[in-house]
Amino acid sequence: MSLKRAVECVKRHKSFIVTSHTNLEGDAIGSELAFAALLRSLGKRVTVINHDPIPGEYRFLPGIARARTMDSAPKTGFDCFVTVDCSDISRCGAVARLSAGAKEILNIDHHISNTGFGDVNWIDAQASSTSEMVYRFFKTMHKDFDRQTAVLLYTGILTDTGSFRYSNTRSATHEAAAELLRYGVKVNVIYRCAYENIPFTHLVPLVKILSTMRQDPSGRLVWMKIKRSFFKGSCGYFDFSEYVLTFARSIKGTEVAVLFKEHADTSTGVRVNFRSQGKTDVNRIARSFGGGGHRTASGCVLPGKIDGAVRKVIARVLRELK
Ligand SMILES: [Mn+2]
Repeated sequence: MSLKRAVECVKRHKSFIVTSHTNLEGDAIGSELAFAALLRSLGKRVTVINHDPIPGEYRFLPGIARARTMDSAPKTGFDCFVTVDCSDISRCGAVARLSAGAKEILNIDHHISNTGFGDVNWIDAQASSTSEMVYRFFKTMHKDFDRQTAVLLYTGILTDTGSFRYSNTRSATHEAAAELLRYGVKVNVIYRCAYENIPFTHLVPLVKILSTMRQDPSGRLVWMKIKRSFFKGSCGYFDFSEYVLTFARSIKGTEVAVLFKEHADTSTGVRVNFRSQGKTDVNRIARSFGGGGHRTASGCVLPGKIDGAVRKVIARVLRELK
């Protein structure tokens, strides 16, 4: 039903800002750029603005030149503020400020923890990804895909389902992917770009991250740390989060994997990512620290130093595993 309201919202406005969350990843970029393309095909004026620039791992995506950051953004003169893949408006970072100038906020998301902050909310916690929802939006509007939008949406679905391996993969997910392939998506090329792209110079930090891996006595909980100091001397700050979380999940007996990451810049605070194999609700754990996400994948940010965050969070997860 709320898809219908989202369609009506799009129809009644002329100009849009489209944004997603901080720490951009495949689903955020794929869904925002594809949704912006859909709006443009309807004759709307659209600006895509994010808190963060597009990370190096996703520079292969088509149309990223259209994604701006706050310093080059028109701050006024639009009707509708659209967020995709954001469970809360604060997840948009500094871009959230712009929403004050909008007639309406349209919130499109698949996180079960979504706070319903929009004037119009289309939340589908069953959807694998926001990209799968934007795919459905195209279908509802009877709009055709082109190669560019197909690549964007396929990449968003691919990355949010862990390459169609996580429990959020439904038949509707494969149906969407199957149709997108008809528009010239090359699955092997996208897989290479999205995953098989670790710079050789980053093997040293990767080894350091893996050497921090610890397991609780029951073997059901595994955790790791990414410290800023690991990257000293290597250029850039390659995001190993998905790689090492995937590896931690593949350790025999793992029910919950947790990754602690210091911010890449000098700001304090620790990003914590949770993955569960299904029995443990890691959305509930993340929420108890002010974050959220999905039952099997969630995150939060803790103030202070990394070792304090590890102590607090691990104690909390162990209580949940009892
Ligand atoms: Mn997502």
